[in-house]
Amino acid sequence: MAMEVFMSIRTINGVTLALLQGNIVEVQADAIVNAANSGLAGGGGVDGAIHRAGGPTIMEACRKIGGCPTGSAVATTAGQLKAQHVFHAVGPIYRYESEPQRLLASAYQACLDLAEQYQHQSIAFPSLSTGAYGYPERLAAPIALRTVIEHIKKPTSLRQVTFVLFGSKTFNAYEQALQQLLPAP
Ligand code: AR6
Repeated sequence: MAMEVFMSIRTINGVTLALLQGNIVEVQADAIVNAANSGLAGGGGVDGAIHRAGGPTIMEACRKIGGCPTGSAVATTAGQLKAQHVFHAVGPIYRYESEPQRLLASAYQACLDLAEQYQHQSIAFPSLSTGAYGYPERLAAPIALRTVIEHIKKPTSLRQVTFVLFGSKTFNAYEQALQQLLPAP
């Protein structure tokens, strides 16, 4: 039986922006983004899945780095994952921050900047902050997408940016936001 794949695609300035429903550890990209905490201490959700699938070298690298401020990101090895790096991005805890929008955009931007630094051609993002950190998906999705779209309108090493969204509810929130930002022809 063929597996159903839920996907939405746009092309901006020659760069493919894709929304995919799935598990981020199963995706191949030059950089896979982790939804980390500021202690880089590991946890559940995306973080748990990435450390489980990638193996212990990722946590060893995180311990050496020691931490990462909210709204920023750091790069480590991707261990056994099909990627060159994991970018550990720290999104805002929605209820604790007075400027969650700015910090969420900044966490995505920090990953895009790392991708340029390493001249990566592809990057896979989860939906930062919308799980344990409680950011409402319908508010987070347009911020995430707008940050990426504005970035890839400018000269970039990236050829493909994929949002890997866990479950149909998250996928639908991003698809709706994308439809509003860039209506499908
Ligand atoms: N692939 C893609 N998306 C996933 C996966 C997966 N394997 N697993 C969960 N999601 P969260 P946050 C979705 O909680 O809100 C951790 O404990 C999930 O359904 O992973 O930024 C860290 O250590 C949701 O839509 O990240 C931090 O302490 C989205 O990914 C804290 O949670 C983000 O959920 C970070 O919280």
